[in-house]
Amino acid sequence: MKHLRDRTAIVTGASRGIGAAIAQALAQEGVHVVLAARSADRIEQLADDLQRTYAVRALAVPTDMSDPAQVAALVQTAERVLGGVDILVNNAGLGIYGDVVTVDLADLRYVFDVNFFGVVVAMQAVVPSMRARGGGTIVNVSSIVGKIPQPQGGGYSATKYALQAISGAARAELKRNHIDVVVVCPGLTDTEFAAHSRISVPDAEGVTGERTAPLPGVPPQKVATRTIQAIRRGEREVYISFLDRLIVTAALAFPGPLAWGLVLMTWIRRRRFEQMQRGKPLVTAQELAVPVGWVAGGLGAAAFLWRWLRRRRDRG
Ligand code: NJP
Repeated sequence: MKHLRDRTAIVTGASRGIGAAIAQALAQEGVHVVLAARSADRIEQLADDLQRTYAVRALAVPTDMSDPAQVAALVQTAERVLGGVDILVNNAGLGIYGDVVTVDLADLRYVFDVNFFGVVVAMQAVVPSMRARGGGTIVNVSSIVGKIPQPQGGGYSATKYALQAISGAARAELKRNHIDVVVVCPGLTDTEFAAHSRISVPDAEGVTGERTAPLPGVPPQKVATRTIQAIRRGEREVYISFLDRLIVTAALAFPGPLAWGLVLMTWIRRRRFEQMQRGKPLVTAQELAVPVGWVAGGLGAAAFLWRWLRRRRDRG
């Protein structure tokens, strides 16, 4: 879709983070936008700002993406008010923290309802309108963990693997209708994502979110800029940074080291969680003593050997 001006778009999860950044980037290109999320006040405020700043039509439609009836109503409203939909950005989503064997199934189903079924319902609702207009673009925001399983986030990862699969199939099926399906795979991004993730761990009622991201991520605006570029070019799959692409490519090429890397990641994530839950340190002094002892002993032995070899050489 080369020309974006005066096109129409729905952006889900537009109340903050990546969705808000994509909505703004689209409006900046002259696209009329429908903003969906549960936080009515936030999307109404953003719609006002976008209308005023970019002279586009912007409409806030409070929507819970876990409810198929609300998703269908969102698409109907967008079509009625804007006359049709050219671009659908399925961005709304949330994470879930918990081991596979103890994760609460109701929690897991809810995350699937938002991250996966909400997307499928939105695609089904919007495609007739796109067909009638001669084409369109569907953007599904997935993740690099839709390519590599995430320990203690297996449920979240599964929703993104599923999204990846359904997007690939839809891309092939919708080709003849000139509808592009773009999958965006962000890595760590600076948003409130971690704070809003669901915690599904027995006896951890007090802990409501894996509050902070483990490392700083890229700004959501970077994801938005790359997404706009991908819509224009009709790309299939988009990574945001070279490092994300490298991690995924290396992980898929070397499954053995990946498996060990995931074991290490499991340990680190579990420890971070315990740290948040009970104020336990990431590593205790006792646990550090053994590896530090081995390293110190090894260095001492190497120094001794080095000096002994040098003395022998000097003598001989
Ligand atoms: O997260 P956050 P991001 N119905 O929490 C909405 C993926 N991703 O921007 O309803 C409707 O700031 C929520 O709105 P509200 C991630 O999987 C991220 O980072 O008002 N909307 C808010 O607008 C997700 O698909 C990272 O609470 C619902 C938005 O979703 C996408 O990027 C890494 C909803 C979430 O904003 C955007 O996430 C990665 C519902 N039931 C993939 N539930 C990352 N940040 O590091 C939530 O690989 N929303």
